[in-house]
Amino acid sequence: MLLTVLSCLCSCLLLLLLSVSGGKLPEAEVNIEVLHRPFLCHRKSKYGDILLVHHQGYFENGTMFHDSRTEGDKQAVWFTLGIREVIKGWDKGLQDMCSGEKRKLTIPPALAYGKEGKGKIPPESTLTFVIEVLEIRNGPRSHESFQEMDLNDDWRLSKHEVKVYLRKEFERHGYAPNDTLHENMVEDIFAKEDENKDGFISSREFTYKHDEL
Ligand SMILES: [Ca+2]
Ligand SMILES: [Ca+2]
Repeated sequence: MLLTVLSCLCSCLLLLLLSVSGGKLPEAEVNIEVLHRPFLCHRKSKYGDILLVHHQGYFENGTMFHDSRTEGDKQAVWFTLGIREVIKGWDKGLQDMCSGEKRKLTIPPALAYGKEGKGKIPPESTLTFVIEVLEIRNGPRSHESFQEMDLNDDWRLSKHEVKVYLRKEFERHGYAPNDTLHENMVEDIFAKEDENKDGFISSREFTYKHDEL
């Protein structure tokens, strides 16, 4: 049980820390229509931010298949932008948004649920979403998170700094620190993130937006 929880926690942490690697996307674009943009915009959403959104989803024929305001717990949902927590079409189509902005995204199947479909979404469905961003917060990939992890302020993360961060995160979630586990996670993280293999994750490597995202 504990192992399951730990491995889940690990994968969650890894998901937070790592960008998702994978094959190249087919050429597919999201059509973005801005329905409302507030006059005041203090910051714009970017890769790694956490967004709070309400959304309605429609099939190509105009039938609504989901409305977060009326279905389930009727709450707006939080997700992290750019880490494939949501469909690729959202990751692509919800960048550079202001808090209070509303967009209509038309998303081809390749950037939504693809050939298989999912639940009530049939295979090969082009989907339209009307999405309103209610709030934008700094996510784990933010500049602020980097600064918090960079203990000696040299603008790069050493293995030690990442390990200290993992240990802190484990403790914050109520788990005992586990040096061996942390070291393995650090090795995994560096294998993927330290692109120039100099033994440090630079701020550019940390915030780098991969092509496929
Ligand atoms: Ca450092
Ligand atoms: Ca590096």
